[in-house]
Amino acid sequence: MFRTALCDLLGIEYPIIQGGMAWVSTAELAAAVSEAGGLGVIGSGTMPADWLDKQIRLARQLTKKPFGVNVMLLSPFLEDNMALLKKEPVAVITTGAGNPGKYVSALREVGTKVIPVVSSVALAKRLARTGVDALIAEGMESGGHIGDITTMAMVPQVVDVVNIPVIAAGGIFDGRGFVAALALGAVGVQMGTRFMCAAECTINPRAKEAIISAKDRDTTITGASLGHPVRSLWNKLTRKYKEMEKNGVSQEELEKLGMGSLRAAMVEGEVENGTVMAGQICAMVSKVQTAREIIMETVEGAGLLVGDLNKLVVKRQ
Ligand code: TUI
Repeated sequence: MFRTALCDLLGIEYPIIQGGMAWVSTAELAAAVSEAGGLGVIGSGTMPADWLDKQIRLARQLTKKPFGVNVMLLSPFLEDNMALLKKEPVAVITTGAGNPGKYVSALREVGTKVIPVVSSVALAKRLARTGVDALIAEGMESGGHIGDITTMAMVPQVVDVVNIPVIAAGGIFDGRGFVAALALGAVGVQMGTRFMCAAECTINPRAKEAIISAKDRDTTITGASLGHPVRSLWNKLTRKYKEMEKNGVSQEELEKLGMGSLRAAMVEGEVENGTVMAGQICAMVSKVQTAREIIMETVEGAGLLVGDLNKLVVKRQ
């Protein structure tokens, strides 16, 4: 019922991509999402190539369905990881935190679908010209590294300037957000924060608990002064970070404070002294559910809203 161009492009059942989150979306989560009919994505973050290689092998053991890898373009291991992904191709690569333009043709040559995440119309336009397969337009409601435009404002703007499929991300939690995204002209959605509390997500249970307890105004943005705004939960670390940013502390000192803090939160469960990156929909996450339950609740909720996707075919003027 909710088959869109994205399902055909990626060979998946439901047009739902799981955000590729560093220290969060490991092979276990990615495989579970793909098994449930969406597209699971391993978040390679700042991990080295041998870690990524093992994760890809593990995902292949856990599912025969297509899955993806997210490449974080600020990674110190970017070149190594790209070399691995050219040698051992995966079905889909999503990218974040930069412009992947120079890697696009080599990845497509090995049969990988390339879907960059963009947070501005300008980059969307530029990347569409490089021959990418689709774009993820990510609003500032998202967790982690963000731009400054909301999903509601950005998705239709991107849809209007490119001729490739656009996937909406940021602030999407359930069937309502899914239908809204399709109404804006997207062919599918990417959800990150909701999948953090998937049963198959291997993060520390204290990090899941922090997401589940969070309310509407419990996220904040740090790092804007360094040019890398990041949304995460308010806690002891973000309060200290923001205080230091306000006082004009040096870039080095701020970077030192942030170093290792994502791992501390997600792996060690340091939810006060670590960085719990999460989007604004964290307030709606109220329990741990399997990846399958999350996907089915989303598409079934959408079905109850519009009955049939064909009633919501968004045609461009
Ligand atoms: O990449 C993300 N989310 C992330 S990456 C990450 S790891 C990190 N930690 C600390 C600082 C920086 C990164 C945690 N969360 N989402 C996709 C995304 N990409 N959002 C925004 C962008 C983006 C930003 C600028 C994409 C392209 C871009 O282009 C700049 C340019 O070169 O034109």
